[in-house]
Amino acid sequence: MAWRALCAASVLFLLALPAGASAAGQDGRPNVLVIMTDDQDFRSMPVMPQTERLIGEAGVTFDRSFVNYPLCCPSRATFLTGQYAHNHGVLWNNWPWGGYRMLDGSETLPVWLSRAGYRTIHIGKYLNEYGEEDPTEVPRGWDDWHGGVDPTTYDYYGMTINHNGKPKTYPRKPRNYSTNVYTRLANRAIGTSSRSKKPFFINLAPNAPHTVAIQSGATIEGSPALPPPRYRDVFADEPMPLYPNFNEEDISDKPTSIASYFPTQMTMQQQLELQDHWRGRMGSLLGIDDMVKEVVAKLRRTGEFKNTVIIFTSDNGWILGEHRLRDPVTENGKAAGVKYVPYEGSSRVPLMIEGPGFPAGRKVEGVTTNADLARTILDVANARSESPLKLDGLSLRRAARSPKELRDRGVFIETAPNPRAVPTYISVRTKRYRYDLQEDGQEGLYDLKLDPWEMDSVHADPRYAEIKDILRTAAEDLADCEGASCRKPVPPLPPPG
Ligand SMILES: [Ca+2]
Ligand SMILES: [Ca+2]
Repeated sequence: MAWRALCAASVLFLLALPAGASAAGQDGRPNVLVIMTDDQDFRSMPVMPQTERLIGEAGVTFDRSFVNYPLCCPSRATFLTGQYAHNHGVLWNNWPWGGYRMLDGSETLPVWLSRAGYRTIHIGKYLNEYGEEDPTEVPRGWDDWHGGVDPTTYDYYGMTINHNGKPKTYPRKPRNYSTNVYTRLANRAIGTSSRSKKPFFINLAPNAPHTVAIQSGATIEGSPALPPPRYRDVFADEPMPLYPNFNEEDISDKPTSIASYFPTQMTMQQQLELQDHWRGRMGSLLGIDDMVKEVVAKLRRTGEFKNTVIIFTSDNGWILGEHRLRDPVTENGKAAGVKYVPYEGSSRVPLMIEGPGFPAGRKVEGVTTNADLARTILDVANARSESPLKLDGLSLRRAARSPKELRDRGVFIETAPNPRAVPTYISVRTKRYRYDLQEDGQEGLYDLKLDPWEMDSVHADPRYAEIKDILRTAAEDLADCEGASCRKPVPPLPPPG
């Protein structure tokens, strides 16, 4: 049935090509456009109805999508390598724990796609600390480079962008709001690429809805995100939705580090500060929603839309007061973070893929990871053989057509020692459960079917003892997995006793 639907879709695609339009990649391979927002939590998608319609409803929604390391730089390094962080070695945002210089740029997704004959274009944020040593540097693999120079990447106005070796600082004017600039660059790149014989890969990485962090090595979050001028007031008086786990009253089920950082519930003042963040974030996402609409329109005008795979996702989530977690700052000055932690608001991200091979209207409930993206894109480009690395993820194009491939899957979430001295942990996430093991041996186990808000860890509940043992072994196995061993199914779990 799915096979027949797919064939019908391809016939439609052939008929629908405008006469004389250059089907991108005259060799027939699809273009790939990745739109990766910064710090967008999965619960924010309802403010982006155009994106939901144009990519989600027109394609596949991967409902349980997680990032391997919920922090910008390790997450983006996973996107570029298809590897979990313990394999690519970028373990924090900044040198010497991680950062741009920590990634071996010689074997990455753009390098492989370039070898396969793709035209590769980057627009926006790359890896943290990019450009701080040499703002004219163009990383390997990119034919057309428009990289945000750190630390200005986190500015909504006045950012510096390196255009193929020539840094330009944008005057602080309404039309130069960062998402507007990135939209213009993306539309120009689509226009130029459509005149090329090669298929294209565009990595479009706006800074929204990230905070305005003026210092890339900052240990605390910055001020609230800025909406585009046209949407400045949309959320100005809107109250922030309070999730059931907001300001969690009883955190005795959580690791003691959380109670040591946040011994009391938030004050009203602290809640209002979070609300300012929420308003800025939602307003900035309205700008992203327009960006999606505009690049889709440009793809249509150039005749490229039908042969382009569009991936919409984020590099990590952002906690807005769930479980009392927030930034800044803790009593001891070591923020526990709004990301980095394993909770859903941090590790779970939106993921939608539209285009050839991704059946419209499908919702996939099995778990996926950002380590899947590189392998998926290579699969779409028919370029698997171009990567000498062992890829840890699987192809979501296959999973979209046969979701059973994800049935017994556990994806891995991990962290590493860092300058904030937040406890490290490993986690495994299955469709129903997440098991967390912190470096000091403290555990968490959430039955997300019964407890979707992670209110009550059941790690000490004897009814879950067998499930916990299986998941603990799975997490420990994943901690040093590579390639195929990262895709090993989790053994069948018994029902809670
Ligand atoms: Ca991020
Ligand atoms: Ca609780």
